[in-house]
Amino acid sequence: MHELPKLDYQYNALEPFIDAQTMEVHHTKHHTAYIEKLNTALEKYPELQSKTIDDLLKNLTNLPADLQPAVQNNGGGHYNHTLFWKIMSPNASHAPQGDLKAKIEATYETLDIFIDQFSVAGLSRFGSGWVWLVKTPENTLKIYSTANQDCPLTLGDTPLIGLDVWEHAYYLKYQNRRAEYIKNWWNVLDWKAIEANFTA
Ligand code: MN3
Repeated sequence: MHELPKLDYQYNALEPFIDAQTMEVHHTKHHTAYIEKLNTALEKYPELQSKTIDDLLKNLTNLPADLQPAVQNNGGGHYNHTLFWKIMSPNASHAPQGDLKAKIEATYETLDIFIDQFSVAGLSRFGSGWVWLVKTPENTLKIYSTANQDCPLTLGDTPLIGLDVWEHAYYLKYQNRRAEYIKNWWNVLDWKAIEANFTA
């Protein structure tokens, strides 16, 4: 059984950048729904129930065909949101350090250029989806976006940063202003947690 992870902070802790109502609905309703649907889909497959969500997503195309859509959409939703909660913090460290800082500067020249490119990818995603910074199997960094709940693990990449650009992530506070949501989001992005994803 997959379970809803607890947050390390209160729903109002990311104010004013992300409002408490959005956080609560997003965590208790949206994330919970993905987990419930994933668990329901796995009822038919007891031998897969003990697999981690990482394992399921990495091996998506080897799963039984009738299970794949549920893992792609609801398993992806579970993994992606779990990462999203973890890389945000009210006590965020606002800049990368060490190896990750060096890697970002080697790839994008400066942190500001990286942030610009990532933000453009988030604005360009048509409809619902995510924008990612990933580490590839070749140990390079890449920015891209995915539709719906598609997860970089399925593409063979390791997600370092994931930004939810579904309207449910920002609509209550920002309505249609996705650009403002993305701009404000960097204030709560915790680079210490991202460094941990990078070195893991
Ligand atoms: Mn979401």
